[in-house]
Amino acid sequence: MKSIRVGVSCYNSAFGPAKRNLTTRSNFGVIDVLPEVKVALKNNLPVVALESTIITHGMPYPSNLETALDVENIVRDQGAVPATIGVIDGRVKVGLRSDELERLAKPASRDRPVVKISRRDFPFVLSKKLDGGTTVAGTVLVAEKVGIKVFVTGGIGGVHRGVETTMDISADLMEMSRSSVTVVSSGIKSILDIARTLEYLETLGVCVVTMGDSNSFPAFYTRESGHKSPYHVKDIDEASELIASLHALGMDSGILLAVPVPLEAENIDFGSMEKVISQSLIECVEQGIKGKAVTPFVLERVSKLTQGKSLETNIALIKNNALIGSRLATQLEKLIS
Ligand code: PSU
Ligand code: MN
Repeated sequence: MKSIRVGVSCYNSAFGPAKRNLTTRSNFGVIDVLPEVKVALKNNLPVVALESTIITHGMPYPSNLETALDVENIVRDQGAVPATIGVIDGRVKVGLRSDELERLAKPASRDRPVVKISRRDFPFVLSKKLDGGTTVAGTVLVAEKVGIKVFVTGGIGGVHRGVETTMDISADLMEMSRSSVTVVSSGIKSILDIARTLEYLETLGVCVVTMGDSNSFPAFYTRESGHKSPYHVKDIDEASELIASLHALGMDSGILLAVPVPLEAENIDFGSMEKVISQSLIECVEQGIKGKAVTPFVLERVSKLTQGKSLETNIALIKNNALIGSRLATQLEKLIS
């Protein structure tokens, strides 16, 4: 059958326009997978995805860079391969080299803005060849495309307090419902409306499970939020069985695995944190902060108002999550491959 090329589309002379495989073409075109990660994925070795908004917008320099490197080393020490995901010059990177991590982390080395990249931001950032840190939503989207099953972070976005008027619901929640990636996090910060976030996750069909003995869903800085977790698993073995079951059924939605902050790192009580958060949220409204700027603003204020205590907790819990996520990814590959 004779095919005639007309402009960018391919016409088949007898049957009209032929379908082009755009998905395959675009994946090869814009995603660079680090060789170490590519080999691991091909051989069913454990890979752990890590986000980069925490580096670009979640922590100050140099704690952001130190933590990112420490977390990668924790993953390696457990025998898994870390894949920090981000965007450099409009190319999606699955696995960032240390110079690229530094470029995203260091404000002084930025000659243009570094974008906080959620799902809606990709087309613009890629076409303009910008740099950016991927949020939980952005990282889950990329992890799913390249076949990474476990993703470790500190805290996820959620339904904001005052949603009745702002409609502010993080795209993280929707993204977890549309991909089969398991997100390991320490729950949801109480800058958010935890009860409504749990309700919305139920509506979206995200399987929410807390690891450990407690009945409660964790509130990031504190082990207990006062809200009941829908499900519990006691250890890595049970958690890996849980994830294997998601894949066995071929579900295209995800799991949120909440890991409470380690007891020794819980350094601020719920009441004091509540005061700090309320003040930060008032300042946020007063200063007219809106949209994607809300979460970074509040995180920074909370860190300042707690004299860096919240940052310490943040670092401790993400390291613990990396340890657990890596063991989980290792156990999961043993179960399913
Ligand atoms: N919550 C935290 N630390 C963070 C974030 C959330 O405790 O660094 C970041 C994550 O990258 C998350 C994003 O995906 O903020 C959510 O932003 P938004 O609320 O604008 O969706
Ligand atoms: Mn928002």
